[in-house]
Amino acid sequence: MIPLPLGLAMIAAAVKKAGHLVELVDLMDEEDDRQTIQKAISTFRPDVIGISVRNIDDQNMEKPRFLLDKVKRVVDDCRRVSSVPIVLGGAGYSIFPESALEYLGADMGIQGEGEEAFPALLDRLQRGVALRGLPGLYLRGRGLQGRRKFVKILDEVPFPDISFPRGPASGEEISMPVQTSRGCPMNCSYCSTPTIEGHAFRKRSPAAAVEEISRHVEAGVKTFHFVDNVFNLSLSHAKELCTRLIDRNLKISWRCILYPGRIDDELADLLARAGCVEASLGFESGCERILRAMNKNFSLQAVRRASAALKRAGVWHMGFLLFGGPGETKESSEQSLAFADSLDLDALKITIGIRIYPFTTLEKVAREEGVISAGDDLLFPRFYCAEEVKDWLKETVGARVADRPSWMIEAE
Ligand code: B12
Repeated sequence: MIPLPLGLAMIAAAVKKAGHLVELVDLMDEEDDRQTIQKAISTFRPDVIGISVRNIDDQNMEKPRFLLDKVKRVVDDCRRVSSVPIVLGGAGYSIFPESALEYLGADMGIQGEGEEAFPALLDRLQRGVALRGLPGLYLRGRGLQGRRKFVKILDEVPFPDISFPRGPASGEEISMPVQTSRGCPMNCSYCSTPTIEGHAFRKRSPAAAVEEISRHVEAGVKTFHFVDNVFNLSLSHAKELCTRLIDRNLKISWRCILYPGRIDDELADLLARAGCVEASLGFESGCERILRAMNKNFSLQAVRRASAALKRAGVWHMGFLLFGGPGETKESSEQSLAFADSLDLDALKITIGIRIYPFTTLEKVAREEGVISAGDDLLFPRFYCAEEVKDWLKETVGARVADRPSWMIEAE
């Protein structure tokens, strides 16, 4: 799936609002990055270059792909033709603000949301004043300059630059990303989202989100992807959003990621009527003990109810299992497979081995158990997979998937 650069489009809108000129370059769809970069820089002559780093790797334990070497080449290509400051940002970057900056050789980076921080940085650079104290700013070799701040009122963030993202030149149908909330108060043992977006849950007003969508619809977009970590962290917010979409009758279809603990029949029905054609249901395990070890706040019964409600409403939904975390045994794995089998899922995606992210409980456990060494900053992907099931999982899960056409192993 091609994720359009929503973050960059939001930064662009904020930078424009602050009175600067901005030129956006999407390297996802480019064959010759160097030429594209050279052309963009020589025509636009920027004072600052910002680069959005979405992915560090593909989280695949079996054959991990480290993705920063291409970004390093992009940084080098910018350097070759320009001496202005190069600033990094983006979800992947935000998990590793110091080590990614060091590895990529850019000048500075902003951890987390950039709509306030990036224009504030531009302002100081323009005035030639010291950068010390700037919230969320990292300077290469000099660390964090000021405590991170989070946007409190999301409706004050301008809509993304609507002319961008545009999607692949091939014209193939893509899903337009839309964000309706930020932050996650949960503490799932392995998850990097609080590091990226913070713990404080903040919502856009459903009216504003629907207005943004309707502008895309006017421009011809019909398919959307809600990119909130979970669409229904606030059940009432999710319901209001769906109701407004139904009232506007925009004739769109969309995908979202659902939290299994907060799905009732009414939400399932609203999702279907509002155009939700695909939902990801990330329950991750079918064993209560493992759910608790992952610090999940829902029960297997809730997952069962959620899947049944989605089925009844006709929302195609895919379950997720994440195998190999601390405490995983053959027995818990078998329970998970049997549980998945017993649900009304339309598809199941299985991941074996968990990518270890900084500042997580999983990192702590992995360090205590000596899975990762003291000096390892985790930028190069490291995985946790309980010894007891390491080899067994691949075989057992592989055999199970072979019999079930709607099941797949991640990144196979
Ligand atoms: C939704 C989502 C998806 C959707 C995308 C749907 C779509 N149409 O876009 C789907 C399910 C398809 C997906 C797929 C994958 N994803 Co994903 N995804 C996310 C998620 C939850 C949100 C991303 C998002 O759109 N956020 C909203 C936008 C507005 O935020 P943003 O881009 O981060 O931008 C903000 C800031 O970062 C910053 N910023 C951004 N750019 C810049 C630039 C500058 C200069 C500055 C200053 C600031 C700045 O300001 C922006 C506005 O506030 C994140 C987790 C998270 N919470 O971020 C994972 C995440 C990005 N995904 C991740 C991964 C690994 C993947 C996959 C590789 C998984 C896989 N094995 O297939 C694929 C890769 C797809 C691809 N080709 O790139 C990882 C990346 C970490 C890593 N290890 O690399 C994340 C962080 C989740 C995690 N595990 O921690 N993903």
